[in-house]
Amino acid sequence: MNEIKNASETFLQDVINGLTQNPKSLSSKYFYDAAGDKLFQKIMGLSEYYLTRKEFEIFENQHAAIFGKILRYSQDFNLVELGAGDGMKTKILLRYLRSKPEINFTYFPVDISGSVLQELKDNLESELPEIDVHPIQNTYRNAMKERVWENGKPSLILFLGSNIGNFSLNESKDVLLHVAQGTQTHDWLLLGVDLKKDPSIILQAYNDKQGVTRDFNLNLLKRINRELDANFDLEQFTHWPMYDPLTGECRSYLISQKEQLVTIGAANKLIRFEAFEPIFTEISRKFSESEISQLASECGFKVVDFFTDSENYFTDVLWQRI
Ligand code: AVI
Repeated sequence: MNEIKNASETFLQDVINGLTQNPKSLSSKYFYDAAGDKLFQKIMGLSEYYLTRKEFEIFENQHAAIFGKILRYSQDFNLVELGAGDGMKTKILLRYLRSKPEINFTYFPVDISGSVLQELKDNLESELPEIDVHPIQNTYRNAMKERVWENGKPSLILFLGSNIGNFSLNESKDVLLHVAQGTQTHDWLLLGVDLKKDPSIILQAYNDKQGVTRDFNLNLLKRINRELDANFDLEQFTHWPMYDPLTGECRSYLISQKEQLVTIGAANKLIRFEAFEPIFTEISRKFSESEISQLASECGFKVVDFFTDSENYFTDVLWQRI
């Protein structure tokens, strides 16, 4: 009960802080309620949203090459996944590892959502029952600080799906520094990163024709209405994604279509919007290979190999802790 109360108090606090700042902002971490999870599943199946498809392709075609590098060092390790979600892509890797009797590993999926972890555990128990699964409900940074898996064995950390792109550059460095601090020399990180490419391809991925990404963005206001007793009129806000090829930032906004007042009942607060005032809601950063190499060396890793799809849209880059 206390946990629920604290989570909703933090949500309220973050919403009020974000909407009383100039420019206004809301954190994309609040996209993922039950409706947001469903919309994100739908996004992953969209033709415009190439990221999931490309990472699948990399894992299907190159899992043996990826693990070849790692298994040469050790066949007994901890497999830790930050932001495991439904684990769909990871299952390709898990199936491969299970098919090799000489490999001994325990899977530690880390996610902030207890229900997502339970679903993943149930699913793996029925589909891959031989795998030893230890779910960890925590934030990435706290999980890397606590390292409940620590047992002297080497670790391979999976941080897939371009989740690193949803942080500002400073925050992403901070998360990767936590990974560095929570690993030993020679440990591994497999990082899924969306690459810089033709800007129109990137923009379409965040502005699909069916409007699923629009609904995903607007769902944040729906959630605030429901959980914080607010009265956002969803018809009066539009989804506005934009991509800057210089920084690699795809940023999403919600634009107020008119001057309006919105009540956040849970805080007894009125928020004033000017006509066409934006709320910044999400960053999805894209990187070049040289930026990824620079990030690796700034965070205490060396790049071992880039595994990319046939069109060079996406990479799973293998780093090793130095
Ligand atoms: C979860 N994350 C990597 C997605 C992305 O591409 O930034 C979230 C997303 N936002 C809009 N579409 C998908």
